[in-house]
Amino acid sequence: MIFWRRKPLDRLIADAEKQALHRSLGAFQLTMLGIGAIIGTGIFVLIAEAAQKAGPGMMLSFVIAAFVCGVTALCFAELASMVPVAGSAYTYSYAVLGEVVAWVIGWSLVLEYAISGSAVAVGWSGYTVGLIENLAGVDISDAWTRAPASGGVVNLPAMIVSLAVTCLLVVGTRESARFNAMLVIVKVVVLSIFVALTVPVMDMDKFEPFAPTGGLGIGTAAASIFFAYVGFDAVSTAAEETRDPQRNVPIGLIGSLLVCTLFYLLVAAGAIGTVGAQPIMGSDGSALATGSSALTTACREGMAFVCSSEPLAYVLRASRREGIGNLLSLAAGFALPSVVLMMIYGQTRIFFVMARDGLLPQVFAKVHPRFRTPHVVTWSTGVFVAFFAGFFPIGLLADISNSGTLLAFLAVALAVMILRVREPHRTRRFRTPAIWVVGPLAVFGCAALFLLLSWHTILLFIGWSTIGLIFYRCYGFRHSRLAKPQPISGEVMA
Ligand code: ALA
Repeated sequence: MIFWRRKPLDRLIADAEKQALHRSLGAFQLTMLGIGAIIGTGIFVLIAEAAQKAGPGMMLSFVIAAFVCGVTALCFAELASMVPVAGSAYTYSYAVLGEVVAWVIGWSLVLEYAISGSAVAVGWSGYTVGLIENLAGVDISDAWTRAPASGGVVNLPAMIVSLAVTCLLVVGTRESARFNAMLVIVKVVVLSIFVALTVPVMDMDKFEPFAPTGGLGIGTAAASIFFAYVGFDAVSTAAEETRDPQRNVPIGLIGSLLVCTLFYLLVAAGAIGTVGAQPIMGSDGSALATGSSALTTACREGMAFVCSSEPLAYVLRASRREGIGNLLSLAAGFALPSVVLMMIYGQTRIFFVMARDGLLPQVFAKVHPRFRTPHVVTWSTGVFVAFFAGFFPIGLLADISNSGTLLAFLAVALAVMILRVREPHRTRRFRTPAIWVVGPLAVFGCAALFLLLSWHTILLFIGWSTIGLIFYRCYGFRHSRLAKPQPISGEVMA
């Protein structure tokens, strides 16, 4: 069964041990790392889409998505503490589920990283354009700031920020830990200010009706708002650099998810209680689909929370706090490009590992002679990210990204359970607690959220996977390093 050839786990672990990292992170640093990676476009922008899908009931959607992420995170942490090497879900799948599954997962991770980079770039564009319009008192044409499905021609600012970030990555600019920590503080401070200004003056009548689109609306909003939690895997993958991982990794994971969930719920409550978050209904009494031309047209007739591309700033401006609204936009303008950078960076490293495994052309593993960065793969990724940022609406991008992420997470949860059976005595620096409860919950939760995505997202996902499998059959299957005789002490992974 050549399709199921696996990369030996021992070889992966031996490689990882060779590059053992200094164990310096404690529970607090891990929690901060997680919060920094998690907070982004989801809460700053997609909250409006969630409101269009579920109304005030989106608060439950946030809780459901957080629960699925929590159980998946615990599975992730076990594998990350065993196999702490680049490539995350792709690498684990290669060792446990075989090459063809690994390929599908690696291909899906393009959606998790590259497409979410596009989504965050679109989110940045919304806040930045809104800020410029507000400060300069001008009205920038939608034609150049929105995707065709959102009533424009092309989202130029989103393309520009994607390409600018790509340039930075090619010349090798890395965010320093201090810069990252500063951005975490900026995000937490602006969200805290938002909560402090809105929660105390909430009008409880605005929470009625709480679930205008019913349980299904809450479920579909959970599948979309899942995006707001993506990034917690950064904590799992830092397991190797953590002191006492058995204690600190779960604290970091669950801690950062809890802190973010609390923030998200407070921010959502503040927004709902201040301006209301009822969906715009069509003539048939159901909520208009997000990203549809009907919703774009309805939004042109009158601004509402669910229509805004900078919803948190909208809430503040609508409650006569223009200055603070602008400050929030400015903070989003600073913080979001770093999320785009993380996403493009993550994508290039996965492509890089796949190229080294022979599943992608070697040109992807080429390193720039002067900058010492993988420039071919970085530019290819950057152009891909910019294209999707320019021509697709944020809701669709986030949903497509979620489809790939959910599949990868599901594979990770399966891999943990399979390894527990196949290799029960292998050393695990972190063991998922109650694996036979947590594992199935993670698989079921990821599958349920995947199925709650819109049918066109699922179709796009199937199309993307089919293209991937054809490419694998024509290229990766033949060029895989596992298809060639293995060097005695040669490393599959350096
Ligand atoms: N969770 C990240 C965000 O919301 C991806 O931007």
